[in-house]
Amino acid sequence: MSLKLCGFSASNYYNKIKLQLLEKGVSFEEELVWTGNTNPKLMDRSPVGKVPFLDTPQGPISESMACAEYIEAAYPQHPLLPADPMAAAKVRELIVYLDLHLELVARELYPQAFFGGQVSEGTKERTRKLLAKGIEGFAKLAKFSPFVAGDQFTLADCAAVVHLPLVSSATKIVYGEDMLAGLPVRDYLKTMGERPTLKKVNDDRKANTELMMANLRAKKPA
Ligand SMILES: N[C@@H](CCC(=O)N[C@@H](CS)C(=O)NCC(=O)O)C(=O)O
Repeated sequence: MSLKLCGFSASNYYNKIKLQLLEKGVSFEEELVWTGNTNPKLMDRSPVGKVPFLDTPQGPISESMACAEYIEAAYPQHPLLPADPMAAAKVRELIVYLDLHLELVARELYPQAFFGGQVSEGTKERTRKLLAKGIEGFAKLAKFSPFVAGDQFTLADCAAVVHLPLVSSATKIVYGEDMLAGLPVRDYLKTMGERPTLKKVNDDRKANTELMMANLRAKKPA
């Protein structure tokens, strides 16, 4: 049995791992698994029902950081973590900032930014403060020279290219201001978007987002 990436291509965390696999040239299959249900295909393999998860010959792994570390260890070709312990720690540090201090905070805004919902004023205010703090911290660590952790493409880029566009658009839509505008994010994303691996991820993301939105519309009461 080969490695199987499970989840759906509209998900930024799914795409973080898909990009890693493509960049490393690891052969893998994809299994479409939606969230938001009690589907045993999901819950039996990802304990709190989140995607992505990996199906490996030895069993499932949930949480993108655990998946990414497993892939680096099991498939050492084209390493995306530096061999030097300090340099590797700086890559992991950036990923935590991107996942936890930027994306997870901005996620509070997604219902209003992307799904036609409304977010309370209290949530908007709290999220704005937390994001300002997270972005200030991220700005101290990110290099953009030309990659987010320096002169090599690393796992931190796999997180940055999927999360930063969401943080930019969500803040622009909800606050009328792109909170990442002070960083060279647009140029970085443009350059990164020329990589064939990211083109593939983005093409699949667009197609799957259309399907996801059509499914959501079909479930909405008239
Ligand atoms: N900490 C998780 C976050 C993954 C995550 O939030 N995935 C979203 C899709 S982008 C999800 O599964 N949401 C469904 C849910 O939270 O129930 C990881 O790094 O894998």
